[in-house]
Amino acid sequence: MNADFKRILQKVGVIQQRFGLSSVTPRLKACRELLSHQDVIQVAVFGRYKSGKSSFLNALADTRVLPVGVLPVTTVLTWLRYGPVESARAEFLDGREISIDSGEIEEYVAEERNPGNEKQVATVRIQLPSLERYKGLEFVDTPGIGSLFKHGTEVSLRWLPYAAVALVLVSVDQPLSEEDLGFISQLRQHTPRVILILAKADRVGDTELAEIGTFSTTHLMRELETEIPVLPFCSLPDVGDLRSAEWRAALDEQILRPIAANSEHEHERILAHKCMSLIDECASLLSIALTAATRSDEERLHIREYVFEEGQSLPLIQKEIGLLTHDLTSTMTDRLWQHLGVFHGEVRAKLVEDFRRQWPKWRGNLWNLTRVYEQWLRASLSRELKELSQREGLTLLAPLGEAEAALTHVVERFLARLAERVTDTLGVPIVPAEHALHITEPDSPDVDVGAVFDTPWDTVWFLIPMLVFRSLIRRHFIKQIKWEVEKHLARTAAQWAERINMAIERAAKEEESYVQGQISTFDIMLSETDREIPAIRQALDELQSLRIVAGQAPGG
Ligand SMILES: Nc1nc2c(ncn2[C@@H]2O[C@H](COP(=O)(O)OP(=O)(O)O)[C@@H](O)[C@H]2O)c(=O)[nH]1
Ligand SMILES: [Mg+2]
Repeated sequence: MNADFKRILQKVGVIQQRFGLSSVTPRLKACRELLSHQDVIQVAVFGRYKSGKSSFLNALADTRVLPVGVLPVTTVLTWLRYGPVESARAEFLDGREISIDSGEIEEYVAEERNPGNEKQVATVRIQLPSLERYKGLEFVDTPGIGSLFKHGTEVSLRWLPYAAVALVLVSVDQPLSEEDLGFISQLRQHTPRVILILAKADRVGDTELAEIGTFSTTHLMRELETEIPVLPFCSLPDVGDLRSAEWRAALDEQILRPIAANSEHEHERILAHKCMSLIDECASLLSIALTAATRSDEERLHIREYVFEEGQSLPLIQKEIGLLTHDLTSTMTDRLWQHLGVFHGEVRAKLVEDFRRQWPKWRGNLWNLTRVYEQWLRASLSRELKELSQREGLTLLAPLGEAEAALTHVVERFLARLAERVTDTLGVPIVPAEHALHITEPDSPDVDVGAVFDTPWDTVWFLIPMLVFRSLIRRHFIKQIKWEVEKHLARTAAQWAERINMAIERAAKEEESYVQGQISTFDIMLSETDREIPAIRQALDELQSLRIVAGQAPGG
């Protein structure tokens, strides 16, 4: 079957080139990628930071190679699969690859060791003999909700359509939240199978576990109107929970092993389906060309004028996209501030509490105290804001989802109008082009706390006797915390807004060029003359026979 798919894609590629069908490029590319990812089925593991993802994968692989309890680098995905010998590789954003020791993995995937991804790592790939029972599956440890669909170059949401399964981990001590639900509903658009894992199930007794299970199932059912399997799991062998083995067996038997055993079939099913729609799109475009080619030059001119007349032209849709982008981006800072500002009290209280603990240990004159305080404040604020960004990432990124939907809507409406006009004039029905806009999520901003004091007031008080003024200074420091928290929260909101707006603007450009490709493909099709008729007929025949080949695959 593989050779067949290869041949189909190669022949469609030739037809695409020959007739300038640039609008089918995304579909063709998706099929090619799918074909090259043939050998494995991907299982993505999602969940908040500290929900137990890395521990879970370590448990499945009976290993400790993934660092646990570390803040992950948001942009690095870690892949695990079976291999006859243990090995690990780091791939960098510039395409470089190096072999690494499995003990070194933390150096690449943990934020503490690779802050802000200064090492420019794209992914880490690990092969383990202990994953033999899941041969045919490739697991991916994601950096946690908020940065779920990660950034940048190679790896992005785009690989998700190849993930056969998404496992979402929710710790039993953190009930399923609105955000989790929102996330799961998003996921379902990309992967046919989503499973909820109640992680750290050892932390509750049977009764409570059953309650949490029912709560989650009903909630998911109500929100998503489909049944999502919910399975408990314990990843720590040393807690000695006797139920662990049972949970593990259930996950294996109900979910993982059936998919591993069927990986080839699953793949062919998806591939056949995608090839069929690719062929149909090409055939639809060539039918337009064929019909147009049978008309006289004069008629063709009229048809093109009608299809591309004012209102259906590129400048119009460009303007529409521009206005929409402006609407979406202009209020972003306010919107994010409204969300982040709520945490002002929480962050402040945490810092004040920590300050009260630290203060008695600080000694020296005012100048010294101020330096220690500054250092402490900078470190604490960075830590808290970073954690807040991680925790609230999903909500902060919600505007991206909205922008994606709005842009897609505008573009689809425009293309539908265009297609309608073609059908009007030529009587040829049109297969809609595959179109999925995925906005790439930005990384969390660096929360680098700059100058803590706006005025160097400590220099004025330099010689003041500490004995008298210590409590006064203490009070002043506490007041300062409040102000600094607010200032830096606002800054974080602004930084997020800037990044999100940039992502939206990039997506708008992408949409524009997509529309341009569609318009020019229609334009080429509507310009074909009768000299081309034999070639078009031949290509259509060929597509017809390729369709039969693809149709013989399991899902076709
Ligand atoms: N009791 C218990 N603790 C767990 C379990 N799985 C993970 N943990 C703890 O949860 C914390 C976060 O785990 P980690 O795997 O790093 O989470 P990640 O951030 O989602 O990758 C660690 O301290 C783990 O020891 C579990 O099944 N039971
Ligand atoms: Mg982890």
